[in-house]
Amino acid sequence: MKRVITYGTFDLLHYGHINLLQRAKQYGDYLIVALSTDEFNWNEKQKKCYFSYEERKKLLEAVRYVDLVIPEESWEQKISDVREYHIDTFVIGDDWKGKFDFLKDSCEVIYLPRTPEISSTQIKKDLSAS
Ligand code: C2G
Repeated sequence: MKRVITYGTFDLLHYGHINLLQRAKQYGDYLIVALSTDEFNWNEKQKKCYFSYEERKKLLEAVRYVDLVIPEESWEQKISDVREYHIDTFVIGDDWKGKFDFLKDSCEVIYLPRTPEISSTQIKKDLSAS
């Protein structure tokens, strides 16, 4: 069984996220999403989520491509996650291109093109302007 992992906030889940998850799953048979906790988002990414970690987890668990959701609580956990979950491939959007090349000693590292024109930030802006 080939195991894939990806990381993210996935707030206001939209088709850009789904495109990423769908393509990530094509690299294996089992996809783990390490979902940024509310604390990690606020402390490390200065992101205030609309949906809580539990709500975002529930949404992701309903996505057919996702097999397991675990918490992302630190930048440093990736190496241990790859080992603990026997990961073959790490996948993330190319807005992170090069940032996680250190994982190449432990697994395949894939940066996928982002879906243009859609983002949680854009959704919030459009809604507040309407
Ligand atoms: N994404 C995408 N297209 C978009 C928006 C997002 O492909 N239009 C991808 C991102 O590249 C990322 C995933 O969807 O791979 C989740 O996006 P975010 O929730 O914005 O994740 P981010 O805040 O970048 O967190 O340790 C890594 C971080 O936790 C990544």
